[in-house]
Amino acid sequence: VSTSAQRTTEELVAAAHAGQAAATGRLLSRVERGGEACRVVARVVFALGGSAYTVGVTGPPGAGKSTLTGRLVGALRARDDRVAVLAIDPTSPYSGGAILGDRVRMLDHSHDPGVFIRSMATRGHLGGLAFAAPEAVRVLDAVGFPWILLETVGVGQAELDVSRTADTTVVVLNPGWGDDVQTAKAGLLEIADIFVINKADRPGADEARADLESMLDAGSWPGADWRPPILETVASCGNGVEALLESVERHRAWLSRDGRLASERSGRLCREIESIVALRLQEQAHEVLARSGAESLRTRVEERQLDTWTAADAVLAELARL
Ligand SMILES: Nc1nc2c(ncn2[C@@H]2O[C@H](COP(=O)(O)OP(=O)(O)OP(=O)(O)O)[C@@H](O)[C@H]2O)c(=O)[nH]1
Ligand SMILES: [Mg+2]
Repeated sequence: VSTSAQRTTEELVAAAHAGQAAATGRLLSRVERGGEACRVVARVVFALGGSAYTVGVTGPPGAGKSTLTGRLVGALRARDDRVAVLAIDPTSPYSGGAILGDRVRMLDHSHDPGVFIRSMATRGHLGGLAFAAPEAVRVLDAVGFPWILLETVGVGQAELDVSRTADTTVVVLNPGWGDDVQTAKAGLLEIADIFVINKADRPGADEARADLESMLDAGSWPGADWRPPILETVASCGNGVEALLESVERHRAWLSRDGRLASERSGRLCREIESIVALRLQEQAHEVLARSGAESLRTRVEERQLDTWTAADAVLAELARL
């Protein structure tokens, strides 16, 4: 069925593909809004994607993620590749503020039609950025960006989810990162394909490297034969950025061997479907349990005739009948 909303979406995709940044922006606004608007976009763009490569840039606040991302944009543009940047703040329900600062820092590229920069917030999105981020990436993929850079703030659960949207995840730290008791060290190992010690112009880069090396020695990283390399950069002046891009390319080549990239992507899509199913089941279960009346599940649980597990089975049985 091709609804008029869908046709409009197709027109937007065509305009975005032809290079109209405003059309790309409108598609992403619909994704950000969530609900039916997002679903229509999702249906249209899904079949069109699959050729973009996504690089996540994550790490604690102020580590230099935006500056580094801006430098990576420059390095990719020097090769004449088009590139899209999504800056995502899982901690903030609103765009603006710190993220607006990111835009300013990446302004060097704002007049380049080969570069698209956008910040996203959770605003109203059911399930938050865990759903919005992969959808936004698929939009950018569908409209023809071969590179998508995804900047996410923080080192926590939300950012861990978002990092699962990326093919290669770069974790940006600074000299002295190991002193921060808040840093979830185990979490870093789980998500990092490449470590970057940025602000290597400051003292303590050697200690930071040694900390990371011993952490890698002690732990097991995700890809058994890919040990995350540790690079040093000075993003503010561009040092080490070319080496970082080469490292991303090496990781990409490694993933592309033996069908690893395809199987990781398909695994991520399955996790995404599972999350959508879980979310919808939860909504429907909520509706079933909201029903009142003498014989309702709710009443029977209230009166201790049913325990929670048996009641959950009854809810599932009821949903299966719908
Ligand atoms: N000395 C030094 N300063 C840097 C370097 N890279 C970035 N900075 C500075 O560090 C500050 C933070 O940089 P950002 O790029 O905004 O860091 P961020 O990680 O994006 O910050 P949030 O998005 O707010 O979490 C800015 O003042 C940068 O100029 C570096 O390599 N060396
Ligand atoms: Mg930033």
